[in-house]
Amino acid sequence: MKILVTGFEPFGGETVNPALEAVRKLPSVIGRHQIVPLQIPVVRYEALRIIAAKIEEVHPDAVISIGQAGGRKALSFERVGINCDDYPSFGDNAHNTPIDEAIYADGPDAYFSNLPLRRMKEAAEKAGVAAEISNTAGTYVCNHVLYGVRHYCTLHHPDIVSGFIHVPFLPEQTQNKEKEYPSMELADIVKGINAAIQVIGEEE
Ligand code: PCA
Repeated sequence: MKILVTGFEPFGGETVNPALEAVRKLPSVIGRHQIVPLQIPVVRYEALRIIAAKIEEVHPDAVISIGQAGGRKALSFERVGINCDDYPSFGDNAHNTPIDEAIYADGPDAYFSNLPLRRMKEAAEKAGVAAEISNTAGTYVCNHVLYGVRHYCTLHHPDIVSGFIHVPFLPEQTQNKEKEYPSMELADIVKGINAAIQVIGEEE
């Protein structure tokens, strides 16, 4: 399969985003899959426009988006994206601060990821990396991208599977913060994502 893997730029005062660092470190071939990496901005709709343009350019079979979830301690395979943008105080990188807004007014309430989440999580664990299935991707730009990519594919490319993986902070990001946060080494994040991607497209 050809798999488009997106990673977000840094946001929220951070100088790195472990998601983007991990995407940059993925090999161009994982198992039987060809990997196409793509950097995306932490800006509502703009991120979706860039992903849609890349889908039309490279015609992937799957789209996996990866984002940072500071505070989580495991790779989080997101189950669902909801039709809601809500980040009144913590704006995106273009200072958008929507409150309770639908992402698409005519869209369904939610989309489930149609990646094989359970097998991906187990594959990451088997590789020695902490992993979990998460039932909320929040209401910020990661949820926006999970929901928006499923919406786009449902309307235009129903054969494309897509979903989202949240990753913890890197150890260096947890220094000099007021609170204590869990973290994960970049090598482990890459190892877990790699193992999870391997099992996509295998027999259920
Ligand atoms: N994490 C944010 C958006 C970009 C990112 O890497 C989120 O969890 O919504």
